[in-house]
Amino acid sequence: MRHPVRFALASVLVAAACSGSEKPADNMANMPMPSATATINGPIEPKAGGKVIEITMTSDDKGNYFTPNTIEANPGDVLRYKLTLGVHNVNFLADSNAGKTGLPPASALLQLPGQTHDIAVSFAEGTYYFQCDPHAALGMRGHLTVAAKK
Ligand SMILES: [Cu+2]
Repeated sequence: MRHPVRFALASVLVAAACSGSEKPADNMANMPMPSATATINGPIEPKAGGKVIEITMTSDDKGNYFTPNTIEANPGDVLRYKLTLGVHNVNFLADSNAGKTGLPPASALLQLPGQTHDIAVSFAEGTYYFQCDPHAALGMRGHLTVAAKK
């Protein structure tokens, strides 16, 4: 579909150049493509000095997994869970985080590649467990360590 459009556009531009008008068809080429992706939660801005840490969620012939699955973060950072392939969520399961408070709620299922779910790192220092509920038993698990910035 791209080639015919570009070809037609080039003809219009040549014609337009003669009349001195401004590239009338150019707006069409710059129109954003409709996007099937959507944000489940966010985007959340990191606090001053913080950063966004992207964690992908994938199903492929190697299995179902988070990348990375061991994360170190500082308070004020944002965890951005991004779907690559498959259907996944992220859950800081209370039962597996004994004694921890301020755990983020389990995310909805991400189903469209590119969808993101942001979590602000606003919980106390320590190491936390998270999992994808549909694939936890298959090993889709990870750990987050929150430590004060040095
Ligand atoms: Cu999963």
